[in-house]
Amino acid sequence: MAEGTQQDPAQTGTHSAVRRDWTRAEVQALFALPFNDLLFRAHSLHRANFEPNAVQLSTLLSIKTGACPEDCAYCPQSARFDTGLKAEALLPLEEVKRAAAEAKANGATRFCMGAAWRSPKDRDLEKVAAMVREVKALGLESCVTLGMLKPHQAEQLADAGLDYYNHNLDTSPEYYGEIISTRTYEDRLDTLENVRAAGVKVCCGGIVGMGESDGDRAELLRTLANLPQQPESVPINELVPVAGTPLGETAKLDPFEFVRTIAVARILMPRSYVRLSAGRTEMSDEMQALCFFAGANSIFYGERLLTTGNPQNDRDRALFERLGVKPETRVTTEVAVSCGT
Ligand code: SAM
Ligand code: DTB
Ligand code: SF4
Repeated sequence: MAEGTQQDPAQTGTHSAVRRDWTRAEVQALFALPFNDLLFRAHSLHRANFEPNAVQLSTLLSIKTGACPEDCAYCPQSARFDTGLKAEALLPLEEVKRAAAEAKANGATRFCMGAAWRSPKDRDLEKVAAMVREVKALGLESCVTLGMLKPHQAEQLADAGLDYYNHNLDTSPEYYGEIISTRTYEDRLDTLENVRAAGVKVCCGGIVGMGESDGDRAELLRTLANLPQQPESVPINELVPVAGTPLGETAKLDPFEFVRTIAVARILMPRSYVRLSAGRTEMSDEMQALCFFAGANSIFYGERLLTTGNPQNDRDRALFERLGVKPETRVTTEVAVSCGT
């Protein structure tokens, strides 16, 4: 830039209005930008909306493992695939409390509980509501992912003080049928609507590296960004290929394509937390650093995801130290995502 020239926010992309009318061509054009241009634009927006050196930490716990009736092709917990996973019934409350307290002691601000259900039964939901209350009592944000929810179930969780409900779109509407046949994209959108209507914040993202095309990644992000209200939290998972699942042998995605996905998510959803989610164990520190630069500002912290591994805490702490990144200490419950266009 010439000396003395003012940076025009419209050129640098630092204006932070939230748009929900993204077209297919616009999103594909972002993906097609030269890498440096894309990262510059995403990072500028990231800085305009967030503290650029802070990363929010969420810890996961599988509260009910395996034996799931659904056929999600990526998932080690489906009863249809032989992955050698040991199924476990819903955990006792005390065990959940202990894990949440440990997560807090390790520096997490959010505790996320996942259950391998197609949808919860009302009697199970009461037990999960009790878990949410205990997590809240520890001063942690709460998140659960339990499958499809009916309106009264979402309200029951809201009454228990639930902060976030995680329910992913997983992929583009076009590729979805290649991955799951036991529930529709529309079912997922209905659950998101029920969660919103109950006043619970939405955590919704997807998985990349499942053999989808560039266009599918663009359409996943476009669908997320054009929802009636953008999700407050957007997990971007890289497929963890698990032997025995139909996607167990899937070839790895080009790491730069993964970073591009994070960058485009940041541009499309400038005020949402973008979580660098599953797949970090296999990522280099350099790749994770690029993801943070591109706009990722949340991770799953703790040595397990649900059933697969995650980086050891000391590896993450060392990475943060080397990058001058600080874990976010503030509980972010009050962050509002504007839905104006
Ligand atoms: N059963 C509930 C459901 O599917 O809505 C909640 C738990 S499910 C395991 C939560 C999410 O984990 C899925 O939507 C998917 O995005 C992610 N996931 C599952 N297996 C994965 C894998 N092998 N690699 C990456 N992400 C995965
Ligand atoms: C999300 O988007 N990723 C997390 C969380 N939400 C529930 C789950 C990742 C699961 C990875 C495979 C496993 O550990 O079972
Ligand atoms: Fe079941 Fe959820 Fe796994 Fe699908 S992703 S098989 S619904 S646990």
